[in-house]
Amino acid sequence: MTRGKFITFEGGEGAGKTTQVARLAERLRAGGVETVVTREPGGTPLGESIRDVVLGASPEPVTELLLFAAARAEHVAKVIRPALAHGTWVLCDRFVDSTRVYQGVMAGVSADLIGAIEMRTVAPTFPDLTVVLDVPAEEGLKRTEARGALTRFDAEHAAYHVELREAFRRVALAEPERCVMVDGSRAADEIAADIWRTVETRLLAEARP
Ligand code: T5A
Repeated sequence: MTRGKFITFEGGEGAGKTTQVARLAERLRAGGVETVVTREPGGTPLGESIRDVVLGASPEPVTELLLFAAARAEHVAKVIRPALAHGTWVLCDRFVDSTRVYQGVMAGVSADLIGAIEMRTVAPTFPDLTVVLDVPAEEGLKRTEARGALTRFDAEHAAYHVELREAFRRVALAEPERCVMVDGSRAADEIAADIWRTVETRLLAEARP
């Protein structure tokens, strides 16, 4: 059985990740590719419970890191790895780069600690492709405000969101073999077409017999 492909979507608040995950899943399924859509924090019953806790409280940065990591360990072991082994493609709304950016860059937890935890909870199941949606901070915030139900991360001050965007841009530039940065400020259809081209070139061509 050929292993499925693992694609993650990253970016700041309101970057359009959830919208683009749904678009790509629809297109892959229409082409006969079995596809699972999932998200972090979440993805398992325990992960969803942790999501409620971690988004509802304001824990210490290291507590937050460990909660996200606990949810991810369950998610990788019980959902992502089995699906990939079965040949199913997995599309995940946020993954390790969110931890590296939010808990690492923004909250100051050491990259060494984050890396050590990744080795225990994720390795060797890193994404084949990561789509980083790049949107000006004010545009992302406008979208989340229009949608309502702000999380405590959405509600951070404007400078926080500007720094967040820069941190995700650095992630994309640092690992060009895995990451592609996509201009998320355009119409959803245009963004979806761009992402589809990348998936075709980088993953589907290789997966064809
Ligand atoms: N977190 C997460 C960590 O700190 N560490 C971690 O390790 C992990 C995994 C998750 C929070 O947890 C933090 C980061 C997050 O703050 P969440 O509620 O899942 O919280 O937040 P987000 O993932 O940011 O989800 P959002 O819903 O805020 O943003 P999305 O998914 O990027 O955007 P989407 O697609 O829902 O779109 C938002 C709105 O914009 C519209 C949509 O219709 C929607 O109304 N929209 C567009 N409008 C115009 N043009 C486009 N191209 C549009 N695309 C979407």
